[in-house]
Amino acid sequence: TAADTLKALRAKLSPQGDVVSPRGRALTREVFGEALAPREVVQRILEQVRTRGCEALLEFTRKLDHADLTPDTLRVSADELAQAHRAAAPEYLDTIRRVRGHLEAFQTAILHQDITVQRGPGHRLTQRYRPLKRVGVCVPGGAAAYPSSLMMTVIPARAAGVEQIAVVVPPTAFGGYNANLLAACHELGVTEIYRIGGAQAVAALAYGVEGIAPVDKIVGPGNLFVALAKQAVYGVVDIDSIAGPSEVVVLADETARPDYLAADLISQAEHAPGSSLLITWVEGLAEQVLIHLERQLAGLERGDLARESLEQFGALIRVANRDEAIALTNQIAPEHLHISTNQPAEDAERLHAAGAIFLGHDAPVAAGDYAAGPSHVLPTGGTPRWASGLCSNDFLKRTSLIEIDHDGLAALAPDITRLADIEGLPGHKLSVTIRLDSRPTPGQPG
Ligand code: HSO
Ligand code: ZN
Repeated sequence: TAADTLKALRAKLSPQGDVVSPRGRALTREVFGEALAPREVVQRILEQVRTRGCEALLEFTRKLDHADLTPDTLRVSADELAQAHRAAAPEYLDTIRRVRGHLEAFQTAILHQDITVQRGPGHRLTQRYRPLKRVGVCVPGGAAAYPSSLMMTVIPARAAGVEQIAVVVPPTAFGGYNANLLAACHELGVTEIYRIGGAQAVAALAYGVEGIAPVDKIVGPGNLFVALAKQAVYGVVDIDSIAGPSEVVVLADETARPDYLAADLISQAEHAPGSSLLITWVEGLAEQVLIHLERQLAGLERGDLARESLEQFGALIRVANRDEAIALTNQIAPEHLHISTNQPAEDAERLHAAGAIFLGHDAPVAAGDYAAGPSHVLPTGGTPRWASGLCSNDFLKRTSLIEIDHDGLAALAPDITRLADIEGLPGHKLSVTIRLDSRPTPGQPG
C-alpha cells in the first residue's frame, strides 16, 4: 500500500539520524575522553566555544579538522582572494557572473515590499521590511567544493540588502583552500571568510569569538554536526531550514525518456548520500530506466558513489495511475520534484509539498542546482510539507508600524478599554483615556 511504501521510503531517507560511524566514535573518545552521541558532541563544542572563544575554536579545528590554524590564518586574506581570482579560468568567472545575473534578477523580483493599510482617519498601518544586518553562511567542503552553494546563499542575502556576510568553510582542499571557491568569493565581493567548519563554526558565528563578530542568522547546508549545531543555536540567532541529504522524486509518464530519467536519478544520488525515487504508472518503464542506470553509472567518474547511494536510498516505484503517483509524492514531500510528464503544469497544480518543482522533460534538477534562479538550499526529509527553500525574503525581518492620532485613538478607545477591563489591566486603559481627556498633541500624523 501507499502507506507502507511511504514508511519504507522514510526509513531509507533518514541516513542522518543519530548514527555514528566507528571512526566518529573513536574520534569523540580521543577528543572528549568518551564516546558521545552526535548531539552531545555538538553540545560540548557549543559550550566550549561559547565560554572559551577563539582558543576552543582553534582547538576543535585542530582536533576535528586536522588543521593547525592561528587567529591570523583562520581568516582568508585579501591577497589569497585576489590571487585565487587572478588564477581562475576566465570562462569560469564568466559563468559565475552570468549565473549571478539569473539569481540576482529572480531574488530581487520576489522581494517583499512594504505594505500600508489605511484603516480609517488617523489609523494607518504598515508592514515594513528591513534586511538583517549580519549573516553567517556555511559552505560545505568535505566531499566536494561547492561554489554554487556559495552563490545560492550569498546572492539572495545580498538581494535583500544584507550588509555583512561572513562565510565559514572547512579548512580542506574542497573548502577554505579551494582556489575556485575563493575566486568565486572574490568575484561576488565576499571578503570575510573563515576556514572553520562543523559545530565549532556554527558556534563561532552564533556567539562570536575574538575576531569573529556574532551574526543574526546562520544559513547554508552542512553535515550532521552543522545541522545539529544550527538547531541548537536557534533562538540565539535565526537559522534557515535544516537541509539534509539531497532528494529527488521523478514523476514520469509514457512520454518520459528512460535515458533522461536515469540521468536525473543519478544526478542527485551522486551527492552520496542522495535519495532518488522514480514514481510512474507506466508498465515497463522502470525496467528500461534500470538498463540506462547501469549503462550510465559505468561511464561516470562518481558512478560508484552514486550506485551505492541508489542502492541504499533509491527506488523505482510503480503505482496504479497518475492520481496515486501524485498522492504518494505529496506524502513523501521531497526536496526536489521533477515532473517528467506531458502535462507538467497541470500536474504541478496538484503537487503541493516539494521544495522545488521542475516542470517538463527538459528541466533537470541540475538546472536549479546551478543556474536557474531560486536557491538550491531547500528543505529535505519530509519537511517540505511545511518548510520552504531559502530566498531573499528570508533575510528580511518585518516590523509593524502603527500610526494613530487623536481621532484614530478615539475610534479605537471603546474596544481597547473594554478589553483592558476584561483582562484587568487598568494601566492599559488609563494610557488611552488620559489622552482622550486632553486635546490632540500638535504635529501628529493623521
Ligand atoms: N542538489 C544540491 C545542491 C547542489 N548540487 C550543489 C550541485 N551542487 C542540493 O539539494
Ligand atoms: Zn545537486
